[in-house]
Amino acid sequence: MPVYTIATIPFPDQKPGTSGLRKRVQVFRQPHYLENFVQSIFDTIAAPPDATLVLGGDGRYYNREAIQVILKMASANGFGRVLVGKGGILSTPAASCLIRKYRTFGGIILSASHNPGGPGGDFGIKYNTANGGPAPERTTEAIYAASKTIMQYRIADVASEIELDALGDSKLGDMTVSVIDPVSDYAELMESLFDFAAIRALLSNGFRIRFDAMHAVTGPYAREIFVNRLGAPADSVINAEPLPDFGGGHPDPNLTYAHELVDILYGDNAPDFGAASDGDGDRNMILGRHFFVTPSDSLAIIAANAHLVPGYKQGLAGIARSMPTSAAADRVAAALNIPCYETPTGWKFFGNLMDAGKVTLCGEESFGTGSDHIREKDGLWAVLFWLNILAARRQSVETIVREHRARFGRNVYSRHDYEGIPGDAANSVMKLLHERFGELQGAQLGNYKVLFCDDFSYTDPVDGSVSIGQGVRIGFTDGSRIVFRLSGTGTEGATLRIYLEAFEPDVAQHHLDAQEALAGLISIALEISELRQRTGRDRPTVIT
Ligand code: VG1
Ligand code: CO
Repeated sequence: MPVYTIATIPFPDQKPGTSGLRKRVQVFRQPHYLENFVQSIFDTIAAPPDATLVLGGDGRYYNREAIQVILKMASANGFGRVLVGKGGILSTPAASCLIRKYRTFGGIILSASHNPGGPGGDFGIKYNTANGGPAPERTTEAIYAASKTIMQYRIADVASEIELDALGDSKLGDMTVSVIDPVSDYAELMESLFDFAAIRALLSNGFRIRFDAMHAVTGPYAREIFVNRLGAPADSVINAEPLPDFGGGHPDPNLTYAHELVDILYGDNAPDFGAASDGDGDRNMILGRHFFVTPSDSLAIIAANAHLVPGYKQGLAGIARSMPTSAAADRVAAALNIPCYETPTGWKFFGNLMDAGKVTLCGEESFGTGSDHIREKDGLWAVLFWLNILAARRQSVETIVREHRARFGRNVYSRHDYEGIPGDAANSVMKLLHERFGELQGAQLGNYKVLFCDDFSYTDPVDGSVSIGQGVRIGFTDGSRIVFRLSGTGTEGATLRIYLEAFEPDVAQHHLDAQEALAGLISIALEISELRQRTGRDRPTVIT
């Protein structure tokens, strides 16, 4: 196999974030750029000869070209077999499922998740290890270090394209390329966890659902599961065709970018249940008729109702949530008398806890929920969990949420994102907050008194690894909280996220709009960070 030695291989000018390397398509298309990163992965993971790899992506622009390159490099690097999703398609949760089911050495997932796609959009690449989860920080750091010093890469000298659209095996050098159905193994796993008969009965009883695949990867999965296996009418799944540019949309399932679905669920004659997923299928948004379920509440409600779901009725080992996620799940964990862990943002931190059997359910405020059935967050899994609960309880989404809050209290929650601000401005806001820790300590700000302020750091309870600088927290004496964090997944400027949370035990106040209930905390956040002055923005880009 030829070895290409190149004097200067362009390298990523930025550390891969929590979810691998994400860059503009034109950056990835620079000669040898993708090859650099792939060879750096292979050099770092040092797979034994004849190892098997899973490979697929969310179907975005450049997916197919990248797969051709990676297959040729896998062959030249001594892999024995690569399992590729037909058409190059694999959702992130399906890739995790395949790595685990077929006990492969690892997998490469091509996605920039919820970031826009197309020639002017983003592309991304991520390595997952044998447990099916994102590579741990020590591995991603090593890949990054390798990518800066790399001098050569190996690629098979094959001119022809590898057929990706027909199921079956073919040879690429000594390596076997197995093109597999991207949906069936995943759908089978879902059937083993949820009561499909009960959901089928619910749907045949006039309960109407709408799932928005946002022209991203979940379309084929949703059609197979909701329409073919659960008998929902075909129009229950909208925007089901994966498109390289996601139809020009922004496949991020939130109230801003999934407005088509939101309009349907808040319109006349709205269906009973609505849901959407993101570019690579690992996120979920849950809606009832004229009702939005915050992801933090969704995790808590899933935990509190897990006994109704066949795959979880034997009980939960524990729950984990990312630090900025609301403490609603903590209250359920306390009631169930099981541990609750608080981790940094990003799914990889949950993997160790799940592998050690410490937690069953995990969630993030960013529309990510999942369990130990795989090692990634899982959009359709969360939707099926809700449908299973709805089938068992036969109440509306809104009633289930209100009853939950009446029992556990309400963690009023919101996230304000300031997207695409200049990096300097974002850094100066974070620096200012750090400088103010001393003066903020114990300060009375309006109706709130500061109990503590710090920058969150985490010691992994399984392997002892330490992650610092995971977000500035300002905690108040009444349990309210403001968190400031810089996004690690954006590709344009910086994104500053402000997470706001207040606990409301009084049922009489539970109807209040979150922005109204959090108004006091919002103005404190803007004041202490000087965000408006430093960024020139007078409102967030996205409010969740
Ligand atoms: C965002 C979310 C985070 C999530 C990450 C990857 O990261 O906030 O909770 O784990 O995306 O999700 P950040 O650094 O931009 O806040 V995905 O669906 O893009 O794999
Ligand atoms: Co995603």
